[in-house]
Amino acid sequence: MIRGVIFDLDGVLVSTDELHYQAWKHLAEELGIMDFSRKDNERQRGVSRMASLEIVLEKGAKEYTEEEKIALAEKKNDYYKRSLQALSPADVLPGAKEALEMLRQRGILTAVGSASKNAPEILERIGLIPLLDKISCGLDTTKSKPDPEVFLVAAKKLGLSPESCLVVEDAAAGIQAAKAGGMKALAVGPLYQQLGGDFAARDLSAVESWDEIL
Ligand code: B16
Ligand code: MG
Repeated sequence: MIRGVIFDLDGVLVSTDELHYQAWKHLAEELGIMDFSRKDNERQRGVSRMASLEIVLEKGAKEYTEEEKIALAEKKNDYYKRSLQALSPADVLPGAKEALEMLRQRGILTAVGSASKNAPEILERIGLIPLLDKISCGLDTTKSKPDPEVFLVAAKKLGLSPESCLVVEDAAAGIQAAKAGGMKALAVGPLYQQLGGDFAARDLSAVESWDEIL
């Protein structure tokens, strides 16, 4: 029986992928990498900031020291944070708020499990903090999905065993992380049919039977 649901953030509750893409593209062009594309950006979904930077840098020829890489990642984060200022509750993805409300009504705990260090600020801006019991994010973890760490931290914060938690994810690495952590997974988003989730739906408004999943 499911007693807690852990939601990935980007691509599940809100779509910040375009903002990430624009910020990385801005940085790439400053580095002389003019062909950083949306296709490259797809590989950055659910991946940590430093791992995302490597996906940008592999398109150029220059080598950077670890210190320089940290400065580049900070620069991208500044561009990204500037764009976050425009986020509002209107940016919550279809069905997300309703799903959180329904789970709370049923007495099921809710958490976010996100690679993003900006998760608390994003949740504040889109108005979902009151509907979440706990947040586990890039600030709590050292390992990236597909490592299950971010979801195990979420389950621990909820006081639940991994087996009693369901993860909702839009990225292959996230589904793998859920499974590696011993949790069931609901796949959503554009790739929902090919992510290997135990359950799948186009988005949170299209889940056929919560009764069956829970
Ligand atoms: P930040 P999620 C992920 O969020 C994004 O999908 C990914 O593109 C980003 O690199 C990562 O967060 C880290 O974000 O730079 O804000 O710490 O899908 O795990 O909610
Ligand atoms: Mg995601």
